[in-house]
Amino acid sequence: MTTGELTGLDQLLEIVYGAYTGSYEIDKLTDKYPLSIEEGYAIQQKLIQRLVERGGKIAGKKTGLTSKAKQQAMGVHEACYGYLLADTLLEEGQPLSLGGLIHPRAEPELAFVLARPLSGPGITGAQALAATGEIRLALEIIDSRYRNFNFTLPDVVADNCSAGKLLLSKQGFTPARNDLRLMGLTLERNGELMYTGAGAAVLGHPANAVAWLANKLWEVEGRGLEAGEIVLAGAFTPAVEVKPGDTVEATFAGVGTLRLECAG
Ligand code: OOG
Ligand code: MG
Repeated sequence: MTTGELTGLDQLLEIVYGAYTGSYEIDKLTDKYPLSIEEGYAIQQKLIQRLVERGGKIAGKKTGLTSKAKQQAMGVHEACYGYLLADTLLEEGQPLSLGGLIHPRAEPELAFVLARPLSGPGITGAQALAATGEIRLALEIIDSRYRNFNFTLPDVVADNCSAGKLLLSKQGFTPARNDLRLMGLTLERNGELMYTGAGAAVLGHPANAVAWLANKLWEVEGRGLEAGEIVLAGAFTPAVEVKPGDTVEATFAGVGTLRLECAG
């Protein structure tokens, strides 16, 4: 990579960092600068490094766009990953303050907590499941820094895959207890059914998203996932917009309901 290109990526980092930390909308980067997926990840890595330098702690990683429903909704044809920061995690029962979010949307997911390290290449879903200690129910609150959630894959990668906040269930369940592929799901907002889904929507089985991440992380960063990391496997359904006063409930068949209350 030439010095000229590096300067270019650093300028784009400044644009994304400003919007990410200042919670304001920007036009997608690729409107003006052609970017590859690799360059998107290079910007993301610099963004995360900055967030860590200012005190951020990494709690795990997220995958995104792992379902056809989400890919079609966002006009993208491949999955992506990003980083989960500890100060974005919410505990069950803790209301979500929407202040500081641009245009938040909630989506139902499973979060895998790794009991053992998992390093690509060539990791399968079965291996990912075997490395998992427990699974928590999750509602991810995504918040793209791009105007109208309008982006291409390199843009969304640079923006840490639209990471916003993450609500996790207190209780976890063990992977063996359920067939995650056939786990049905309903997503309700203020008592109205918005979407239905099943685990198979996520790359055929949610554990495949964890395997995809292990392999992609190896390819992009040359490293593996660590024991104790939370890995968010990606939404079963499209996301729903949330406003102050809204309640979102995700019910996962055989496991339970996770409820998100949105404060002002
Ligand atoms: C990108 C993030 C997608 C998921 O679970 O599919 C994502 C977006 O839709 O803005 O987190
Ligand atoms: Mg998500």
